[in-house]
This record gives sequence, C-alpha cells and structure tokens, in this order.
Amino acid sequence: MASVPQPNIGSARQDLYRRMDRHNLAPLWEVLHALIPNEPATPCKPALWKYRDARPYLMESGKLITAKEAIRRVLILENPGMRGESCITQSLYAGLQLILPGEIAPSHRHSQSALRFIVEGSGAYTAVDGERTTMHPGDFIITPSWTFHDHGNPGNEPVVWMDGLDIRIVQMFGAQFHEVYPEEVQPVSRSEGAAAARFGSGLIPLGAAAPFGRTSPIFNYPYARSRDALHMLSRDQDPDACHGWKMQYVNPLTGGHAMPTIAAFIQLLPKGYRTQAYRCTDGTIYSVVEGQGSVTVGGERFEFEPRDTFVVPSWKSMQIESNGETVLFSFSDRPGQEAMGLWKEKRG
Ligand code: 1HN
Repeated sequence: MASVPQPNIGSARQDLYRRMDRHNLAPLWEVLHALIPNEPATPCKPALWKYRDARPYLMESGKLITAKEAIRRVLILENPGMRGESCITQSLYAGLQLILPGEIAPSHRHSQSALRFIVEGSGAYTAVDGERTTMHPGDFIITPSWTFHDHGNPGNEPVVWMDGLDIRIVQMFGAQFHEVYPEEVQPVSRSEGAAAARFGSGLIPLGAAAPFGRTSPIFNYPYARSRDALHMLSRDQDPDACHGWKMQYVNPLTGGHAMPTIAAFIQLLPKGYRTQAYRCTDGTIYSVVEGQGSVTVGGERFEFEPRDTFVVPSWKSMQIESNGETVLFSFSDRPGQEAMGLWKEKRG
C-alpha cells in the first residue's frame, strides 16, 4: 500500500473534508463509532415524575386555559436528557392530560396512535369513531391511528390521564397526517360498551372485519378486569423473578400487541418483593397504580408511590423493590422492534 506523507496529514484531511462538504459529502470514518455503538446508546435518561409535584401545575393550568382553547390541556413529560424534544424516550411521547367538569376537548384525527392510562378521577369519556367510553382510574384506553376522537367530562371531578403516543416513530417515517373534525363533538353512533361486547368477551361476531386495522378493536381495557386477572394469576403460579406477575394487553383478533406501534403491560409484585436485575432494548414508561416502593435504573434509585410516572431507557438495568403489594402499568415501542427482529432482553 502506498504510504502517505505524515507531517501534513491532519491538515490535508481537514482540507479534503472542507472541500467535499460543499458537495454534501462527509467521511464515514470520522463518525463510524458513534453511528454504530457497541451497545444501545440513547440520550434518554432514567427519570421519575412525582404526581404530587406535577398535579399543582396541571390544576393551575386548568385555571389559565380551557381544554377547548388548548385543544388538549397536557403537561408533557419531557425526558431530562432530551429537553425541548417533547418525548419521554427516544421513540415515545408521554404527557399528563387534565379535563375539568363541563369541559370538552375537540374532535380530530391523526396518523399517530395514542393510549390513555387513567391516573385520577372518573366520569370523563373519550369518544372513538362514534362510541364513547367512560374513564375510571387504571383503565387502558386506545385511540387507533386515523380515528376521530374527542374527550368530555360530564361528571363532577377533574379527570387526569397519562397519554402515550408514537409521535417520533411516525415522524421518523415522515408519515404524519392530521385533520380537524367539522364539529367540536363527534356524533355518537353506537351505545357505550358496543366494542367490548363485540370483541372483548372471548367471542367475536362471525365474519367481523377488524374495525381499526392492526389496532385492537377493544378500545377500553377496564382496570377492574385487569386487576382481577392479575389477582387470579397470582393465586396459581409463582411470581417471575424479574417481573412478578406480568401480563400483556392483547388484540383479540391477532393475539399480538394491542397496538401496532406500542406494547402495553400490567404487572403485580408481591409485598416486600425484590426483582432480579433485568434489561431490554425497549425503553419503557411506567405508571404506578398501587403500592409504594423503589426502582433502581442504571444505578439510580427512585422512590415511587401511586400515580407517579417513571422511565427506564433502553438497555438500562432495572430492579424494583415493593414495600406494599404493587401494580405497575407500562408501555414501550416493543412491537416495532419485534417486527424488525431487533428486540433483545437480558435477565440477571
Ligand atoms: C392528542 O391528540 C391527544 O387526543 C393527546 O388527547 C396528546 C399530543 C400530541 C399530539 C396530539 C388527545 C397529544 C395529541
């Protein structure tokens, strides 16, 4: 191989880079290691949001802007490693949304899919494609991609939920669309509970087409049923060393994840349980439903109580310690990783 004269090699390279730069060309060898790290690298940091700290800001927002004016009155849970980017992991968005008695949040649709996990209060509804469902704490509710949806609170208490959206996934593909419904509130065309009756009892109408494509036709998975399932599971089998008793929300038409871009889970940990270290490539957002305890993520320890939110970045080792019997809801971008053959986990 021809040798290159040594003395001016540095400046000769810089000169080469400068000249090719004008032609939108750049040398790979200067960035190769950053582009292809040895293991997952993400700006996403472990973090916990105390509901006790967030709630007063949400309620103060309720005095300063209506849900209608805001379109959606939401405080974004911004990852401290990615401030200003409106995301909680490198792929997912999360926020806390408030709707006060008498308010509505106007109808629209977008290609981004959303989930709602109810954190406080009952009696508000979300409407999806002509059907309303009433919210209760712990309910997991889905807004499928490109379905008109609006929220309202005909009840008498503030209702708060955590939103999870695949905004950055859709953005990465450049596949975003959004449309406002011609009226603020979409008309109701089916009775409440129709979707649950048609698809949520282990039966489906013969010949029924999937109403929301690859998204589950069940758009509310009520907490009472999820909690009961966890309880029954815990009676008949030992808890998993890393997860306790953990269940995945499923699409009854496919047996797969309830949403094409987001996976959701609910888990129960016995009182005084300490999980074994666990890591996986899907950065995951947790909402605490019941119980107190602590979670150690990548060596950082956070105390949690009901209604708190925490985030475990991709490939950070996590361990949970429960003081009381604990229930955790969680969601991540696992379906996309699985579809592309990328998802990995490591126990211990
Ligand atoms: C949205 O449509 C909702 O429908 C919540 O409640 C949060 C964040 C970004 C973009 C659209 C909702 C959202 C959102």
